[in-house]
Amino acid sequence: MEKLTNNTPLPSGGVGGRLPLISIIMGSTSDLPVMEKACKQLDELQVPFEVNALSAHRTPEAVEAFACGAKERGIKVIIAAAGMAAALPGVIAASTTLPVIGVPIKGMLDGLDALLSIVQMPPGIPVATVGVNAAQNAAILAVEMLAISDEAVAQRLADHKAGLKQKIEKANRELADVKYTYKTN
Ligand code: RP5
Repeated sequence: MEKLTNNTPLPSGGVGGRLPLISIIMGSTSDLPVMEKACKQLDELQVPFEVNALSAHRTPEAVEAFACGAKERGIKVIIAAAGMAAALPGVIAASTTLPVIGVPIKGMLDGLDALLSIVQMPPGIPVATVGVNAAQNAAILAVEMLAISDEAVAQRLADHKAGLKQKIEKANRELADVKYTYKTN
């Protein structure tokens, strides 16, 4: 993946001529190891996305410009990740009517600082907050939002969920082979 910086320009086009539908923003490139799980999940579900680093505290003007322009560029959902005093998702939500999904990044206090910073929004400015470091869930939630109006995406999500079911069924078959003296199944 191309190395991102807080000065990385926002892309105007997408892979294969497709424009991004989901925008992933993170407060720092130090968040990338977590957010790569969201990128991987969007790749698997074949949803075009963009990924950039912007900081509510270090590049506030760029954050506002991004949030104000995202809808016009065709973005449907924003995933915003940040750690510590994690203002980024809320600041973005303040300047757009697009749904914003917040990902608290684990740093200090096991990520509780970021979780509370992101989830405790004032009335009127919601951020749909997933668990600490739960980047994959953020991607799935974003795709579920797209799936409301896109049957092909909805089918890929359904296939993904069927795969999860099969994984648990396989795990149960394997558990059946685990032997203990007092295990009865
Ligand atoms: C937050 O501060 C970022 O989202 C990151 O989680 C944390 C630390 O940033 P760096 O000092 O690693 O750039 O704004």
